[in-house]
Amino acid sequence: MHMRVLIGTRMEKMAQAQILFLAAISCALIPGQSSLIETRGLTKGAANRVFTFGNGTYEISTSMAGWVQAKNDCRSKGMKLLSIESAEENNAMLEQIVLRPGDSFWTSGSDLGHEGNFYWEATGLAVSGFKYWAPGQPDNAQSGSEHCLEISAADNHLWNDNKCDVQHFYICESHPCEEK
Ligand SMILES: [Ca+2]
Ligand SMILES: [Ca+2]
Repeated sequence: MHMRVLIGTRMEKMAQAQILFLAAISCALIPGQSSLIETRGLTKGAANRVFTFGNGTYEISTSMAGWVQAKNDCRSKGMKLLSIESAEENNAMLEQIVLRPGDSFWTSGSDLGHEGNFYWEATGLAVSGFKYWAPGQPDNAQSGSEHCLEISAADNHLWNDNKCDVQHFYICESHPCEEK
């Protein structure tokens, strides 16, 4: 696993290195088994910017971007823009982002290229099984120009399709155990 130097405080870098290290160890110790590694708040009472769930590592961006830039930024970190496959994974995201009630977040969900068929760009798989759409969403509003799946602050962090060029924070995800 390569470590990436992040923009941030030294303490934050150390915290992330520690989490990645623990994630790597847990891969070795309990292969194939999900392990919830305790993460410590970088600031008490604030959302963790880097945290783990199961065998995944998640990182909330420090700045906002449109969906395409968000996707590319995650890739440049060796990660992928978030995909949410289960209620448990969704809850792990909510645990952090409810502490940021004013912020919406991009996921890798999109129906670009095939209106109405949402898929996770991170995995190429359809958004099926677990779904967390806000009531009436996705509605492809704004003259049919909403093609990217946001975790919407306006909808208590339920999902909404919005225009992909809207600037949001975003969450990158990686699974170092599986990507070996
Ligand atoms: Ca996922
Ligand atoms: Ca919408």
